[in-house]
Amino acid sequence: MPVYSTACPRNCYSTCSFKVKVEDNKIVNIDPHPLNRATPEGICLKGLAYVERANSPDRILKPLIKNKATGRFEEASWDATFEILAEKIKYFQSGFGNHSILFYAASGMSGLVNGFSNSFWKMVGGATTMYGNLCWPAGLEATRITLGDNKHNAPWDLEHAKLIILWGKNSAETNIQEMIPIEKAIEKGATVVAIDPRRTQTAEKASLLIQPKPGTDGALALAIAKVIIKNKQYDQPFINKYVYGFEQFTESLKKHTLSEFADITGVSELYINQLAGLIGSVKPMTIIPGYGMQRFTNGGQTIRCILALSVITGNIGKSGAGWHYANLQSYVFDSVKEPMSYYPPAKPNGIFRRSISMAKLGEDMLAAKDPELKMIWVERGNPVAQNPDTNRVLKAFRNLDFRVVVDQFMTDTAMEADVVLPAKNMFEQSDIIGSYWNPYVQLKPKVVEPAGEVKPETEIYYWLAKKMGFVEDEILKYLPKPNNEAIEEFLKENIKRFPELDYEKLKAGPMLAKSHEEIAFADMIFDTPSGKIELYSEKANQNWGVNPLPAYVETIENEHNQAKYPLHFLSPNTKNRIHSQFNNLKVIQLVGAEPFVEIHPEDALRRNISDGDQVKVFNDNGFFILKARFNFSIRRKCVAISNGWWIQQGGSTNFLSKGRETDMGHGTAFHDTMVEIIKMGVGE
Ligand SMILES: Nc1nc2c(c(=O)[nH]1)N[C@H]1C(S)=C(S)[C@@H](COP(=O)(O)OP(=O)(O)OC[C@H]3O[C@@H](n4cnc5c(=O)[nH]c(N)nc54)[C@H](O)[C@@H]3O)O[C@H]1N2
Ligand SMILES: Nc1nc2c(c(=O)[nH]1)N[C@H]1C(S)=C(S)[C@@H](COP(=O)(O)OP(=O)(O)OC[C@H]3O[C@@H](n4cnc5c(=O)[nH]c(N)nc54)[C@H](O)[C@@H]3O)O[C@H]1N2
Ligand SMILES: [Mo]
Repeated sequence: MPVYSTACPRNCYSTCSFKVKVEDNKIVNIDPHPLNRATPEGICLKGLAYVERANSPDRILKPLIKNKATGRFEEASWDATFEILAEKIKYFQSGFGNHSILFYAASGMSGLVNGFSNSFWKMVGGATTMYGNLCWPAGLEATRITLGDNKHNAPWDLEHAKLIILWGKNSAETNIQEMIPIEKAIEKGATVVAIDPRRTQTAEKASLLIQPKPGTDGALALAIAKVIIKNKQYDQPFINKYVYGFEQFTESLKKHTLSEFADITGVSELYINQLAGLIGSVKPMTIIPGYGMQRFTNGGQTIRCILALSVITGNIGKSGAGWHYANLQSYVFDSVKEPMSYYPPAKPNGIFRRSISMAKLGEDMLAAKDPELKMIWVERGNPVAQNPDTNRVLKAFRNLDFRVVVDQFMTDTAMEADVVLPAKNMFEQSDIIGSYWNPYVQLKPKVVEPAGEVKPETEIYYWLAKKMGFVEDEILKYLPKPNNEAIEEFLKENIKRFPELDYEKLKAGPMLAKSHEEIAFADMIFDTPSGKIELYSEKANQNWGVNPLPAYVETIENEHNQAKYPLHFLSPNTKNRIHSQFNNLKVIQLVGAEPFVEIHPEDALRRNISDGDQVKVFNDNGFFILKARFNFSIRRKCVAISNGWWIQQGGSTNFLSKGRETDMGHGTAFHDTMVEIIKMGVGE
């Protein structure tokens, strides 16, 4: 039975290497791959579920066209489907202009080959595209502004830390292999602190859990900094040499007293002092900030405030120390890809002349003028479930003349389509991927023939271009030939640009890029305007209009200004799904088939809600009806539903979230949302 090395291309920190066994063109087994030092064991249930996912009877295997009369999807031949797609694209192009078509792609599959989708839209003369991101850009920008780059120590170096602060990061669910070095560090005597309004599986490993009010972590960090500076526990020699703006930062901390900070954050002075005592004295310290915490309207500034703690204590550029936000050291192929969106958004490049905001998808789609949007092409994403403000996204979709969705399953977005095209999976086309956590470049080879009539996107675009009348020579300037050999040639050519990488060796397992630094910033070179770590940043102010110093800013929605909706709504990620993926599989449903909202019994009983009651979670944007589940350890006035549920499975968390951008990086402020809950049957 052939066994291949491959890597998981999901949008997940871990990006595990694994070995896949194939029999009769079927995926029959998945095993861990010991050559990846960061993911040598512990493939998650989702990874193991690929056996079901690849062979699922629910997979879309042929093009589907919605019958307008019945509303049902009917199978169609590729040829007839290409005919319709070519005709529609040409019709909208000539009648309304290329920019009446929106090309939307998101995070469903990572890899270099994705760049060809952008090439296709370039070849046909452009389209409206997306800018910003649903996920992490506020923190990326905050880190870049401060340190000059997004990189961190190798994941395994974490075992040398003596203090680990899991600040809004739920590694035990969202990055399970990170628990390996964390456990090793604990065995060696390290202290672990978790800071999260929920008591997560990660918090169970910590010796201290701090539960701030959501969106106030910036204030908590500043409070800690204030105590550290008062107690002279900062690293003066490090600051003198490497830090820009310490004096102004210190001065700015006078704005609030400790008791005011305690009030803002809901964390008592006792705990602020305890945290400051630890962070000020235990070295080396690593802070691991999560991405959830920066999905607020103050997210970028929050991340700058927290990062300031690593900076003033000199915990940068050393083993066991550091700031583990994102490690983009394996993203060496990025420059090869056709960029998906311009950044910042206001820089049209002649062909792609308009882009709209990820965070404001529904609003921007509806507002687009000259030309209005007529058609959307969605691939690798499920925006109806995953972008904020679902009601408006649905309205915007329904307002279009024509919708195409490329996916493996009938997601909520696919259900809205006129044409659904069957998408390949990770085993059906070769590609090369990086990771934003582990430092390896990985090859993901084609190991089976595509199921049914599935075609990878590159081939869909090739044949569509032919149908649109492009000649072969022209097409090949933008797209590879429609077979996997052409993809492999393309990958081999690109790999040659990096002499330390080798195609044959990549077939056997992951490889480190030459530029990889085991200890990030050990050279103390910071690519910032001052060449130092910038606490004070003109750039932050110029580019984003924020305070040049890390500062606490209230979220737009909070406990003080939302009398009608007094509960913070958290919609974090969860262990057995990647966002809206995997929850349609039987093996995943065995461990959780229906959505529930976690609520503190005190908040529940005040509303006459008992454990297990059917409740309605709502605000002015929308609602979600589901079961209440008591949680004695969630912070009061906070409720949580994991994101990723499909409307078809009962609802989407994003009926409740607003379409707002974060303060930096054009991220999405999902968590800046307040709600109320009532028991169903009593005045709902
Ligand atoms: N199993 C699994 N793994 C995943 C994913 C997945 O869907 N499933 N998704 C991947 C992707 S794309 C991402 S972006 C990452 C995200 O993974 P993480 O970085 O861990 O982020 P979240 O799960 O969004 O939030 C983490 C924690 O932040 C807490 N939190 C929310 N608001 C606040 C706040 O204001 N302050 C503090 N201190 N904490 C807060 C939440 O309660 C939650 O426990 O995970 C990746 N890994
Ligand atoms: N309320 C709330 N909403 C959130 C978040 C939150 O914290 N709260 N988190 C946000 C975050 S961090 C993220 S990253 C986003 C994720 O949102 P999305 O980027 O939309 O990701 P997924 O939900 O994983 O959906 C990806 C889709 O791609 C499909 N797919 C997989 N492989 C391929 C392929 O090769 N080709 C094609 N064409 N399709 C493929 C999958 O079947 C799936 O339907 O969600 C965001 N939404
Ligand atoms: Mo994400």
